[in-house]
Amino acid sequence: MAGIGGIFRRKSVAQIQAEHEHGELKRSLGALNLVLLGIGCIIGTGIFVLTGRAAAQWAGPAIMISFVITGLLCAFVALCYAELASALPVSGSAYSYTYTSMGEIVAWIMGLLLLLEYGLAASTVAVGWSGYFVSLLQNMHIVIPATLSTAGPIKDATGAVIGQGIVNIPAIVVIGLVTALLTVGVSESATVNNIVVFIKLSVVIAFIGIGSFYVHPALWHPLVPAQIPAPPAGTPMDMGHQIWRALVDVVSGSKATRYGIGGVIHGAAVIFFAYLGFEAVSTAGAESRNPAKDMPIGILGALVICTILYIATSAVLVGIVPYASLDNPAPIAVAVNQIGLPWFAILVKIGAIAGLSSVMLVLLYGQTRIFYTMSRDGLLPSSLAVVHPRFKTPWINTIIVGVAAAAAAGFMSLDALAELSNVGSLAAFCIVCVTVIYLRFHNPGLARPFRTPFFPVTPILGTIMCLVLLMSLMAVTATRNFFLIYLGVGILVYFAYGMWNSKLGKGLAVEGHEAEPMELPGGEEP
Ligand code: ALA
Repeated sequence: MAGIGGIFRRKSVAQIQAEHEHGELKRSLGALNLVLLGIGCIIGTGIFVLTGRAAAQWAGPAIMISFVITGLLCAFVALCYAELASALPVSGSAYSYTYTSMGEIVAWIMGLLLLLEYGLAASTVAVGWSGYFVSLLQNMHIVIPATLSTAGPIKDATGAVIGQGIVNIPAIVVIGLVTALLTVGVSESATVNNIVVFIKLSVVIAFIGIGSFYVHPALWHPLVPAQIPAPPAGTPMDMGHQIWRALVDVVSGSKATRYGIGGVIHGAAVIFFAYLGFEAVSTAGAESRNPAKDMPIGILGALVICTILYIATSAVLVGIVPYASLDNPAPIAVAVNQIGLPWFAILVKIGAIAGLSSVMLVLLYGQTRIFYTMSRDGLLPSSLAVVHPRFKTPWINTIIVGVAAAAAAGFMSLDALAELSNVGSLAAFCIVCVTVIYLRFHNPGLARPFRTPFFPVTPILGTIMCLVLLMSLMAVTATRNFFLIYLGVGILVYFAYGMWNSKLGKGLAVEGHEAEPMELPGGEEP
């Protein structure tokens, strides 16, 4: 136990590598596997659902520009991740990187942010899954009432609110199923990941290819629709909101409004969700054959491919359907129906359902392993690291994560979930960029097989862009209040529990891992 100064205690690089030695993974992944691993985690609810909603609510046809902005941001962050992954090639996440560099309290905060990034993202994807599932059932003349398949507002085809949902039952059920699979130890193999990636890519590329014949360029004009104030015109803003809004205006040079430049920036912050997952490649550092070369190719390769596909998909989407009509649970299917290809709409729905299922599996898996590592470190109760004797999975932890994710998916709206998940991820990415700068000065001798190019410009630009999008999201009062209260309570929990129970603080060694190693799909075979 240590005094308050102990909150910045750090694990040494040697220590963190030794802890993972016990579960040493095979170095079997080449660059192509890493690219596929990344695409498997990236393509999901963001492109299948949020693109339409962000176009309708925030950016209009300029959603294409939003994708460019966010793609650029992710490239900066990805280069930072690649440096950390090559210098600290342990399986794990940004939590481990911060524990060795910035110290325990920052690692704890990173853990809190990753809970939003992985846990709430899984709920977000479940709500997207539910939209496509309900829509597919409708094709089979099975109707689940809107009140029981959404927790957010119910909208008509023009985006006008016509009611309020109560609970999203399909989203709860699918999280339950995924949790059950994870509890008994089913994680995705490389083969399954490759099949799912193939399905997702086929659906997206077919949509772009077929859809491009039906694009009406007139729908792209005006590219940036005229700005209207948000929240809805005339709604008075409280003082805190006004001050925050002013700050956002100063930093971003725009207003977090519907449409206009502010809308494009806010749209970028919303569809940022579509890119989440590229950093999962970095967690496979210990399994990569040649991390120095393959990691950057894996992370950037997946990112570049997805960025191109996203820009093309969004351009086709808003070129087929007037953007205002895209505020729908299954917007890509709406566009396909519009061009009169009902069979293709069904294929899109099946592809989306398969693709989103695998993203959920990976996200929930990642969350349970982050809790597992934090519990092994003594920052969370030891029950979260208890491994089931037969299934060899951290089952208590998995069930707790599953119940929490199901509750969020069942009772929160898609917009709120995606925005909170993005806030957590943007803050986490910001810390990653700062960690790269910090480590370069604090530990210049650390072997870095891959070095972020154009240092310090790259991490500085990454940090600034993350902050701008973060502030745009925080201009929404509910998001800001939730996030600040969440962080505040989370930090209090550290002072009440983690600080006193930290194994590092007590001078205890963290033994090697006994559960399934922290691996993501693709970790089993080349
Ligand atoms: N990027 C992933 C998705 O869009 C999380 O579902």
